[in-house]
Amino acid sequence: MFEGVEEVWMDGEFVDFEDATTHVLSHALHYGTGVFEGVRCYDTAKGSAVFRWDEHLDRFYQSAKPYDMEIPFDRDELTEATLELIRREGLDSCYIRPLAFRGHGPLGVDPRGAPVSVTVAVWPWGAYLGEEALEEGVDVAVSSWRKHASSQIPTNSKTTGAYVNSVLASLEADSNGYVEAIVLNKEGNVAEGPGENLFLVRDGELYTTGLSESILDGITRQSVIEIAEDLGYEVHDTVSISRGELYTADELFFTGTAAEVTPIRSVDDNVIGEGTKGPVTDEIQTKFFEVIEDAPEAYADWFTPV
Ligand code: PPE
Repeated sequence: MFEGVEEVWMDGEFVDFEDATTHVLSHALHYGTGVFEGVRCYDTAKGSAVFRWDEHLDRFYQSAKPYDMEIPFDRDELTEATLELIRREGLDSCYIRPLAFRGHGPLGVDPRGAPVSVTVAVWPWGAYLGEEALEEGVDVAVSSWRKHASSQIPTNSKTTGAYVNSVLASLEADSNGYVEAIVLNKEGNVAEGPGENLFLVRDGELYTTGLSESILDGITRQSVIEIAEDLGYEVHDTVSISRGELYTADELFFTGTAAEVTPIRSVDDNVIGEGTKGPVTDEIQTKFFEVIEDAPEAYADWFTPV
């Protein structure tokens, strides 16, 4: 995955890939006290550009807030560091992973004595669930693991430690022969995928689980809502979706920075629609890829030129 990656930005400096290391007594290794982002840079018709960088930065700072974690670099510094790293690596398109974590200081759960380190890495990352998945759709299963409630871990924070829930759901899906999981929340309604939000299509309208359903406020989710509305679709984005509604949906798809717009063709072996990418999903996915290929005027504020 990281073949050819030469440098990582770390606490204000560009360091060689091999030297981007941390101490085994880092607070975050023991207690998961880190926050991160996943962003994509696309090779658009108007040149390389980072997709929705401002929104990702907003979420990065917001993620740190509940943990009393001050990120010791401001927006301009992180922006400049990231754009410069992409230029130095010579990448036209890539995945960008900013990370802030509590480093080597005293242990014990109170994190405040541990210094905050910030890193940014970039590397080429193709289709998250496989190139074929974007066309044919993926077979998914509802996980036996439930998503933690936001009263347990703030789900609108992209907290590193919280991702053990995603790890468990992914492992289970894979060991049962599925490509991905759908995780239900504590109430038993749909939350999201281990690394994706979920959309349902019924009678030509779109439904996506509301923010109070224990989901990450996905930036691809927000983008797809806007794109769908621009295409004339009605989008219901504050709803609960029950497990049963998944099985009877006309279409289902995942959204995420890594997953982009990935159709779901079956859930728990129940075929969804025609068992391939549905027409509404196709229209939205096509428009999404058009936007990131062309960076058109109408969506110009979604792009930060490298
Ligand atoms: N929910 C979760 C739990 C999640 O991790 C992601 C992103 C999303 C929804 C979609 O959010 P957004 O990327 O803003 O549209 N998952 C990131 C990490 C994936 C990974 O395996 O690592 C990503 O897609 O970058």
